[in-house]
Amino acid sequence: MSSNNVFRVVNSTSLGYELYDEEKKSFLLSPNRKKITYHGEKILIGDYVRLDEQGMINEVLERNNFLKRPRLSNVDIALILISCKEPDFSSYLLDKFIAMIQYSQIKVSIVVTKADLLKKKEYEALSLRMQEYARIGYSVYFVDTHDEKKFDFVRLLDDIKAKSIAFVGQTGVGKSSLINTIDPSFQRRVDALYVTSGRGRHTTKEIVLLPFGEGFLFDTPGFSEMELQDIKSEDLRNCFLNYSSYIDKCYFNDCKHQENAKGCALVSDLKDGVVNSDSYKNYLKIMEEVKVNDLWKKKL
Ligand SMILES: Nc1nc2c(ncn2[C@@H]2O[C@H](COP(=O)(O)OP(=O)(O)OP(=O)(O)O)[C@@H](O)[C@H]2O)c(=O)[nH]1
Ligand SMILES: [Mg+2]
Ligand SMILES: [Zn+2]
Repeated sequence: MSSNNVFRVVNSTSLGYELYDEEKKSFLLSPNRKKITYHGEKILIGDYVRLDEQGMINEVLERNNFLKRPRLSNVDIALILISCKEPDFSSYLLDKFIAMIQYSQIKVSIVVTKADLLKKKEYEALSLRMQEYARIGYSVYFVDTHDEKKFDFVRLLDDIKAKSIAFVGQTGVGKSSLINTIDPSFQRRVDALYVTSGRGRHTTKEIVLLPFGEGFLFDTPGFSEMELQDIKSEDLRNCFLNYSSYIDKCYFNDCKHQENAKGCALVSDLKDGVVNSDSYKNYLKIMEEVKVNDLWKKKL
């Protein structure tokens, strides 16, 4: 047993929670007979727990952070995977994922997968677009998930060492493929994108936490559609790219950076080309979507 009796929840099975002992680097199964919760919520993959004498979980330790979708906790970096092709690259989808993760105050990095499918010109154009993300502070990596020698794989591997990394993204972008190339012994199931009614098939069906060196990797099921259910219109500026940095620059400190907002520094930076126009279009589109959540709040 680990000396401080603390284990990490790495999987949830019909027999109970699978736990990992970081000192011994070994796994154990804890039957789940007690109803242990964390502030009324169920245990999450990623939680740290203590066991009683019978080996049952009797305490969930304080969480550093957690995500509602995918449901997991204690993440150092969420890697958002977005493919160049199959499915096609979409900055709108990427910005929406970024908003979702930043809402939970988790650090985001961006992995652009399937770079091998791009022609040289296409690669150059997408690189240029991605430099916009790098300029405002995100780490961006292009990868061919099947080849650790190509593109930015080595830099990525270096940056995720000894941390808890969540692989998040649409179904079929290559989350499990990337994890397998990082360490082939994980043998995560990978499947060709199979499109029926435009939704795709989810190859990874549950969240698992994989011990990797001194850190961990979360493999997660992909999204087929995504709604930002908790974010209200007033929250969006704090979840979207670097838009929160305008808080002191706009005339009104609750400025939502709408097109006609009085004295909006962001809109003026947009005209000067300092703010990317494509990202701003995404912002307005997502803003329209999350307004539904404002109404919902009023009804309660
Ligand atoms: N050409 C190319 N194909 C890739 C790359 N990454 C993944 N694929 C292929 O894309 C398909 C889906 O890969 P997965 O790793 O299963 O995707 P996933 O994100 O784990 O999908 P879900 O588990 O459904 O969320 C497989 O056929 C992979 O071989 C890549 O970098 N280049
Ligand atoms: Mg998968
Ligand atoms: Zn503004």
